Amino acid sequence: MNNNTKINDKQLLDLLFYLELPRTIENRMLNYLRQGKISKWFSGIGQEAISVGSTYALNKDDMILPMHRNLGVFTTRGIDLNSLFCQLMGKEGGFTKGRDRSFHFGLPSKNIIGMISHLAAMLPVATGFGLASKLKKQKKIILSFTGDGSTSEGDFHEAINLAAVWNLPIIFLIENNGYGLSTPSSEQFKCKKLSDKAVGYGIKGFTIDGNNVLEVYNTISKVAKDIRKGGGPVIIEAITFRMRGHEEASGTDYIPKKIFDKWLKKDPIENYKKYLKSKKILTDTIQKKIDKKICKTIDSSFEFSLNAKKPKSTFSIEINDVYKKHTFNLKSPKDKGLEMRYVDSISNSLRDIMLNNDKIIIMGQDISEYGGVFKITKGFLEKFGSDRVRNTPIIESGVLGASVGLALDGFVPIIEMQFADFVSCGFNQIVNNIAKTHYRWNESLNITIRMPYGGGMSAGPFHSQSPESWFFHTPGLKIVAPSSPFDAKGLLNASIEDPNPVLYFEHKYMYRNIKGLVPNDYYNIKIGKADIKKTGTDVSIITYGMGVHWALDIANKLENDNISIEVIDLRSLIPWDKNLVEESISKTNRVLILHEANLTGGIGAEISAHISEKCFKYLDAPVMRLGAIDTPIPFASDIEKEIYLPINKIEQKINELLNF
Ligand SMILES: Cc1ncc(C[n+]2csc(CCOP(=O)(O)OP(=O)(O)O)c2C)c(N)n1
Repeated sequence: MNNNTKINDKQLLDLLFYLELPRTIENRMLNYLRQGKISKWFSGIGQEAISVGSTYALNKDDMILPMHRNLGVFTTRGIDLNSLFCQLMGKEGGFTKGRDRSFHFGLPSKNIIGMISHLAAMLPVATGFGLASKLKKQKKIILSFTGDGSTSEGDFHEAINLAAVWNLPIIFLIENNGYGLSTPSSEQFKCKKLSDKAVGYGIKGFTIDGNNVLEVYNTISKVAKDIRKGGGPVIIEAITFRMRGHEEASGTDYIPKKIFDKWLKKDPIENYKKYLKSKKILTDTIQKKIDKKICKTIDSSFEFSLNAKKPKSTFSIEINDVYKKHTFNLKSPKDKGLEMRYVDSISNSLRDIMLNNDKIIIMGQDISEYGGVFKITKGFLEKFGSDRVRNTPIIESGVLGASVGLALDGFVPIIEMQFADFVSCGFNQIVNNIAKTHYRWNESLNITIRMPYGGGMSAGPFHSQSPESWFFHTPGLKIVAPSSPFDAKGLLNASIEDPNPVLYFEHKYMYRNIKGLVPNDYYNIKIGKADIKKTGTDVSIITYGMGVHWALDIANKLENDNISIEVIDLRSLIPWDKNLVEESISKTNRVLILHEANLTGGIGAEISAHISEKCFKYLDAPVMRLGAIDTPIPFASDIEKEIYLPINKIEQKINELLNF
């Protein structure tokens, strides 16, 4: 061990205190685990030098995204131990109201953003913080932890690639402990050193001894200094070993004993003590003082947390915490405006929104010079500059994760999915990270995800889908799907005003085929408020998106036969307007739910179930549903229009309803 840093003896002893603190806490927690006082524990014993050395080397305002073995990050940052222990024990007074476990929480006040269970999912989030730091010219470092096993995840690649392309101030710190759960490195990856991967991203990479706290401290200090000067991201691989099982229940049978014996000799704390003693910095008296200080630091917090109550809640508290409360102020349009295409309404509204709010950053594939594949952001680069209009590499998960970091740092990201179909590659970020953050630790994410969706243009199975029901099932998201240029502007404005994540489904067929009046002035439409597009008395069609246009065509046609159809455009899918739907059915007594997406498990199923439960007394016929057939979307235009899509079946369904 070698101290070639400028840290003095007091700081060297400080480091010892910070190393011993998480070890002592863990040993006590392991006792409590045996006594059944806590339910699960992921041990970092043997790996403390990495958490402690790196956190000690950074400034307090540098952002850290730790993983499941990084108790030392939290203790070295000096977070409140009463709250931390309550969190770890699942008690009242923790950081998540008992809604999530262990280190799964963010603490923006301490510049720590905790993990979700999904490995590597926070690495893209780190890029968002890195971009925020760069845009604000803060010179903050972002330290993002990952295990060696997690480096095989796609998010690892997407995040580092993005950080490299954008030259972001991020240290990607890999704790290589030789195993991913029970599977050894030899079965996880083929490269000799994980830091060698840096070459492939065009950045620097280092491998260090992760059990040597001074080496960790020195490396992070030096790398941080370089990054603050604009040096760009770095991968650091810290070689270490965990001295316990993956988690306590998993045991250690899968690791040969001789490996434990070898690493016992490399214990980061014992070796550091030996070093300090050899330099006459650590004496028995000082050691006693440190031990005493540790007890003083943790004893009362253990007592506090052991005596704390289990969290309690109510239905309404749980439901209300899924979304951040938002007071909607209706702003009605003052003028009739101009007739324009749906695509122009979205483009113009987006431009106006960006003019009025410089926190908005738009990101997506080919959206910059090229203006996006649908040309919605054409000219935006010239108007708003490359900081705010950002081409990304082809990384759906990466950019969605980055939007989380940006939103947590006060920006308002708008992400364009090139086609809604490709959102499947970013699914995890939306349903697990973006959707759950407010419920878990109370932070809202004002992220709008634009989803060009829908068929009717002979674009085949991968460029035509209507994937709204993939997200409909996930609490924490809002979903809108405007069907007119007027609604497109009002709902886009409302999506940006809303502090919660919104998926904005914009229909590709409508872009250049649907026109309508769009007021010039700012206005908004309440998310969750449906619209009666045509009043009627005989049948209600509940629909959205292209279904609105199909329904209106049929309604206008059947008017000649004295059949009066009410067309309800939901406009918002989460939340959806139950009141208006119920009201309409109480009048017409017959209902058809119509959507473009295929029938099974579609949104119509949920609406139908609700109607059966709440409107049974009004119904003169069974609730009918119509969607596309349950096949992938065929490419051939005649098959798509005449067989796949439900257009030709609507009239027949109306007749069935009327003749029941
Ligand atoms: C996406 C995902 N897949 C699987 C798991 C289950 N899992 C939790 S930890 C772990 C091993 C992680 O290994 P590594 O990244 O090396 O970190 P370590 O636990 O060794 O610190 C696995 C497979 C998970 N949490 N997330």
